[in-house]
Amino acid sequence: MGFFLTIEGGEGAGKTTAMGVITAWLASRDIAFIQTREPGGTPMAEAVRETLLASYDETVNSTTELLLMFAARSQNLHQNIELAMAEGKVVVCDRFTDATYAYQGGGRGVDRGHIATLETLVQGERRPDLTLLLDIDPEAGLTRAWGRGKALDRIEQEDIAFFNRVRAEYLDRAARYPRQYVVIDADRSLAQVKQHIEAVLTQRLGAC
Ligand code: T5A
Repeated sequence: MGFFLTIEGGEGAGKTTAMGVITAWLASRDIAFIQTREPGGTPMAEAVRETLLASYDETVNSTTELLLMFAARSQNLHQNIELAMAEGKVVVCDRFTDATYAYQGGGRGVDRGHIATLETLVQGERRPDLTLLLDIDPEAGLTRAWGRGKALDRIEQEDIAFFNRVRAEYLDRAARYPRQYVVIDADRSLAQVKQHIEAVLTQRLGAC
């Protein structure tokens, strides 16, 4: 039936690093998987990602941003995720709809009911089987992200209050959906974070 695992968290929480830990764990056990990311994951969805993260000389309307997130998601879902799930693979996705609730809902204040409507339209019944939420204080995460020396994208340029709302929304969802979410304290050493992620994988996928 496949297994849908998503990685969530604020900026610089260590999602890319966690993806490496997860895919190495799966490969070492010969478990078939695909890895993907959102927004993105297919050529067309990656083009939407570029559009979303670029900066403009105009205000980006929050509904425009919301619709583009789901446009990219629809493409990735139908081109990658559903096919891999049908083949019985593990799908590891760097961000999914929980990011929309956190960033567009929590961060921008978009009506959660509108997000839920689009979620059903685009995904039907599909929801993550497991979400690893890498939780870190936004200031610490942003310091890490800045440390990579890359230019900040449009969303990374938001103020700290925005990222505090994003974090609060993630933690609220984790509390409301305890069967989906595992919260990982990401403000620890890489070795400790890796150990926690591997323990969760052993518990949830060890029988694969
Ligand atoms: N978005 C996305 C929405 O608004 N709505 C949506 O629906 C979706 C899907 C792009 C943006 O899109 C938004 C959210 C985002 O703003 P992204 O590229 O996935 O999404 O998000 P970013 O947060 O920008 O990803 P980053 O690459 O910046 O952060 P990561 O992947 O969380 O962090 P990572 O692994 O690159 O680590 C950052 C640095 O910290 C170090 C790493 O080596 C790296 O240098 N690090 C640690 N250092 C010390 N201790 C640890 N435990 C460490 N873990 C990592």
